[in-house]
Amino acid sequence: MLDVSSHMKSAITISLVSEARGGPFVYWDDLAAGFAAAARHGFDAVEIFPSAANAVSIGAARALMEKHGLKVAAVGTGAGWVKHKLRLTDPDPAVRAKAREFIYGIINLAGYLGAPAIIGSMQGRWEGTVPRDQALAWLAEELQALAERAAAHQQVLLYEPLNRYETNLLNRNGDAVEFLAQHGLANVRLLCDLYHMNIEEQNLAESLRQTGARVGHVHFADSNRRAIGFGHTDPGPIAAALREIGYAGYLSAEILPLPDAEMAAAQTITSFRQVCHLAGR
Ligand code: LER
Ligand code: MN
Repeated sequence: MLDVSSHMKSAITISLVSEARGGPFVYWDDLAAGFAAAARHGFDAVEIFPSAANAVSIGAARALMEKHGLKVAAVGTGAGWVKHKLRLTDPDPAVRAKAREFIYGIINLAGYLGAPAIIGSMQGRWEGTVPRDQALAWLAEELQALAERAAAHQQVLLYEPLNRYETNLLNRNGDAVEFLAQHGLANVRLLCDLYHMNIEEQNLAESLRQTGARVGHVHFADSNRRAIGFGHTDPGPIAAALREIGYAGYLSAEILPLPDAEMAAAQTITSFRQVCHLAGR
């Protein structure tokens, strides 16, 4: 029998955060409709961006997973920044504490749905009175506490390097891997977003190969943040690299719903199958 656990899996994003309007999410506002659309297109999972942990009913989400035979690939924490203005590197210790509590809630929600949580825009940036070293020290301290909470759910914590226009902390996978190793953050994996990587990395495939076992999740986006196939990123070398490192996680479409959500979803599934084929899976 086919060992499905060694295969890459497909996922598509659902945003429940109205403040993120215009952002790179395919389905919006309605969790049930997003699950139904994901199932209709043949995805393995959905990735959810809730406005807060208590805004999603665990029972309702589990019922949708059961009804559609879908997993939850990951749960994002971006609303902590875009809606609540909480960052892990804020100079105010009360804000950092609130940021941590917000993420604890998401880690718990994700854990009950069998998924990891993502630290993306809540990492913040160094600026003003906060030197770079201080921001990175706070980030390491917070990731340690958060990863411990994730481990209690048998989950890793996903840390996402973002491009230079979104953070000035760690923009490249190599720098992030070094940072995690330096701070002994063994239960943290990288979320490698192909859109950010297209801006920051010299070579996408080589970077994934170097990141190796630290690759925990992939945001499957083309150079222009549209579905893979609607930009100029070449999926062939990426597929080969993912195969080489034995990646068996999700390729999750965190992309703009262009020309519309249905066409973005359909193109993603077509490209996902092509990548699996190219990777010999
Ligand atoms: C989040 O996954 C991300 O990639 C950031 O650019 C926020 O949109
Ligand atoms: Mn991303």
